[in-house]
Amino acid sequence: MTIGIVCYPTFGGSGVLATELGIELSKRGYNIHFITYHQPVKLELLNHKVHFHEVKVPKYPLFHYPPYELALSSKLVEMVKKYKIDLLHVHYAIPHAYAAYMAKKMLDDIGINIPIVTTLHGTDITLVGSHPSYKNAVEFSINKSDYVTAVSKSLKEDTIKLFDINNNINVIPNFVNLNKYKPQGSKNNLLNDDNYIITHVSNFRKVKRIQDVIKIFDTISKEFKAKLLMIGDGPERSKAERLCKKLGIKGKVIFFGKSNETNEILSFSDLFLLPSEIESFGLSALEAMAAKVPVISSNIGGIPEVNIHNFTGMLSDVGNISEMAMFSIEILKSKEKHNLFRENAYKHAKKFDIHKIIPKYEDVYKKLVK
Ligand code: GMT
Repeated sequence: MTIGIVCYPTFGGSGVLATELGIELSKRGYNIHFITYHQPVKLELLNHKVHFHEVKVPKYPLFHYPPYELALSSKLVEMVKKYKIDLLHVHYAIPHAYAAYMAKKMLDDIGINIPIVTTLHGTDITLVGSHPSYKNAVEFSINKSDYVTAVSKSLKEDTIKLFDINNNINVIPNFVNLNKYKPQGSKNNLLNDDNYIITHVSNFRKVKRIQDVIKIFDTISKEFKAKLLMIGDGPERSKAERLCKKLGIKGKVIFFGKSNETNEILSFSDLFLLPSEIESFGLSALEAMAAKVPVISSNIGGIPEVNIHNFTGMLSDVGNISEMAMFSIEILKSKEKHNLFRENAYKHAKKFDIHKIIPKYEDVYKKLVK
């Protein structure tokens, strides 16, 4: 079967997931065509089963906003015809589901039926998608998709709450490739062995509450020798750096920027912080758990489906920094408890193993492509 995957090619969770999905499907014999504006960051190897096609949006002085959806839908039509693509799987509704529907209609006109699978990821529904500027178009394209999946039960409920949905929404949770995570090893040479390593990974947007990460760490670092590793980049980074300076912990916090070595960094981490304002799933928390790292998070959205309170980590109300710091200290203080949480985190992550989740997508594809 030949599948076209549309996603954001950046470090965001939806793009990472779509890339991993495509790579795994290619190993299972599918021909995969990624169609987006840049080669996905995690797509290092293109081979005879994995291809990338760039969507180019020409500049024109009249265009204040270059029409990406138009370029994408045209490219989809061209690629479906050229490579005999059987199905399009679009990740993140905006604008992908909309562009795919336009492509479907254009292809319909020439007698080609192309099924569309739309996977909802999070802010395409909760933050951006439900904004009055986009709502009608997002609702329309969800309802017109041949199959819709959401990455958590919580996101499915939010979608039904926020839109007038007359299509089924099926939960297929995000996955992790456990083989990519080394068991907890010795500490990295760059860091002193007696420091606890606390880690945060995100795209540093407001919803991630980066300042909370710093404040939680500040309290932890008063109790133990510890280092905070901040992986990723985004609009809140400079504010976070200023806060570290103000709190006098600049020397204890390392801002790595965007990294392709998250797996290695997690393998020597002791605790993962995710105090987000909203989070439909929290793929970064699952990745930490796959590396046996307990998670301290907010109790919001789909996070409690991933991080189980008092088992794989601890959950607090959004913004309850002091409780999150207290929970962190509680876990780190007892070696026995810390090890137990590490094992529990790994045990729970196994439920989201790539080899368990991919067949769910394969079933969908087989049902739609006869
Ligand atoms: O909205 C974002 O943060 C971007 C989006 C993405 O493209 O990475 O993240 C969402 O999708 C991820 C993958 O399914 C989920 O793990 C994140 O929880 C979700 N983010 C939010 O809901 C804030």
